[in-house]
Amino acid sequence: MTVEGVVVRAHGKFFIVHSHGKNITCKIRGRLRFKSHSVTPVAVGDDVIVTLESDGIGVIEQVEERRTVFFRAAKGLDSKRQTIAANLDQLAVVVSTKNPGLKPGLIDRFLIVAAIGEMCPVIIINKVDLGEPAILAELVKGYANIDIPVLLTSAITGEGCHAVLNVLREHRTILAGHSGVGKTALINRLIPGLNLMVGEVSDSSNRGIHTTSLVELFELPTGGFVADSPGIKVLGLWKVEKADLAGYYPEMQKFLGECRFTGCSHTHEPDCAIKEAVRGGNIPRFRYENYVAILDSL
Ligand SMILES: Nc1nc2c(ncn2[C@@H]2O[C@H](COP(=O)(O)OP(=O)(O)OP(=O)(O)O)[C@@H](O)[C@H]2O)c(=O)[nH]1
Ligand SMILES: [Mg+2]
Ligand SMILES: [Zn+2]
Repeated sequence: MTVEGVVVRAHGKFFIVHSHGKNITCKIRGRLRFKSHSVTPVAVGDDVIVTLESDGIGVIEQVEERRTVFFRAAKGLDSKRQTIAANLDQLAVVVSTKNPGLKPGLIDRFLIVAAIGEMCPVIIINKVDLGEPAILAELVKGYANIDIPVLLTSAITGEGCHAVLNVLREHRTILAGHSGVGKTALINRLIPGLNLMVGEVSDSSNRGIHTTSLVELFELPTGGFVADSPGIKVLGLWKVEKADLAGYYPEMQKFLGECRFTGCSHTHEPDCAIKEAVRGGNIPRFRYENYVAILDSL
């Protein structure tokens, strides 16, 4: 007997496939490993066809073509990419107002990865019950200006969580961000009874302790799926060229080509239209600062 399903979790050689409301533990047919050029022949989010063996274990026979791929540069190997999940259509970057404090640089890195991976970006600013950082208003305005939704939430009080459910409804969304920002706590809020383990935020470093160790998809009561993911320290950008970076900033696009020098990096050059737009308030300063920091890291 064969069934269709979606891979919700991967454990080494085993995969959990969600099919018609049930989870099936599966192995993978050997030839699939060789057929695929990817280092990850089966990833969370893949739509698969499974045959059920008599012992209740399934065998993944076929992986449908991926509609989207969420990947990052693999650690230490700049030519390799690591697939985090497939077939996601939204990427929700989660940051927190405090504990750990808000670092807008990571948001912009995620927005670039979302654009490359063809996922719609959403920004969730969690822990609003702990107060609001000074930069908040500027962030909300800057991202609204380029049509990226910014949701303010508290997984503790539930504030804003209804709005999150509305944005996630009928989509397949991954929550991603630093450790300790409350990705798992938010998912617990959205799916009553799930009770996933949440971690502490260390007092000494003000960082999370990397509680979630796997990417896992959960079906939402409103339809669609949401993926939890392990907190990341840095998000490596795979194959982003310095010269293309400004192109990932929608608010910079209309000024490109107006600089005095062709190939202007918009950093040290005179008569730079981008720097002029920052001074004139037409490009948010924090976005430009993130641009410079990312450029430096490429
Ligand atoms: N005050 C407050 N605390 C929160 C909120 N959301 C989460 N926390 C707390 O923050 C800590 C970390 O939450 P997690 O949900 O484990 O964070 P995470 O982003 O999943 O972290 P990793 O799995 O390590 O990536 C826990 O102690 C939560 O109770 C919130 O909205 N307000
Ligand atoms: Mg977690
Ligand atoms: Zn320039």
